[in-house]
Amino acid sequence: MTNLPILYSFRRCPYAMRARLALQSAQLKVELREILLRDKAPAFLAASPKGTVPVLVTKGEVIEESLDIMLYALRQNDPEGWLHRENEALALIAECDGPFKQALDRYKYASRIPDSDPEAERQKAALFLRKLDDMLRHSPWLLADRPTLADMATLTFLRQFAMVDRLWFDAQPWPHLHRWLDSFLASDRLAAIMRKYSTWQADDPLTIFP
Ligand SMILES: N[C@@H](CCC(=O)N[C@@H](CS)C(=O)NCC(=O)O)C(=O)O
Repeated sequence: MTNLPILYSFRRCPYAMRARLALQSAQLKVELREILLRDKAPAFLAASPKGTVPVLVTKGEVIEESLDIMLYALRQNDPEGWLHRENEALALIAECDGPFKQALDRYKYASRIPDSDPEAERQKAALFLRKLDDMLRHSPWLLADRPTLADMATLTFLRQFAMVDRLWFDAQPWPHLHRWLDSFLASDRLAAIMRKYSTWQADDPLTIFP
């Protein structure tokens, strides 16, 4: 047992990734429990019956939304100033999590959706990407000359989008967006949150993150 908050996480989930990015930036230590989505640990479901990752269990509360976990961590400690222009960041994140993510899922998982039109969905997603490319024309990161919440809450979804069809993505006339994503993909920051952990079992020794 420890007094650390518990983070239920899944390595490749873009929501869990952004939560880990913020915990890492805030240097907020947690006990990490890697969850298998197709066989969720009973302790995880007992803490959060809705069963999505990430979930952060602190002494007083259970935080079940990735953005709330980011904000919880950064409000305790924000050494890199990620909360800079927070309201603008939240508006961009709402666009990312709403229309962009919906189009991304329908594009990526088209084969599972009857009568889907992946090309039309990709074009819907591209509206958001063109907007980001335009913002990135003027500065290296979305809202500053350094990464902030706006970047770190959206880049994990950009990564997911680009991976669906990398050749198509690379051929799009979005040079600023490509540069932005590439620098994230090559970052130590990303490598550090993508370390592999085996699936958590109740009697495992603790895994402390970051
Ligand atoms: N709005 C939630 C969404 C989290 C989410 O949908 N996570 C996915 C994995 S990427 C999940 O846990 N899905 C449940 C499942 O696959 O059973 C958040 O921001 O944390």
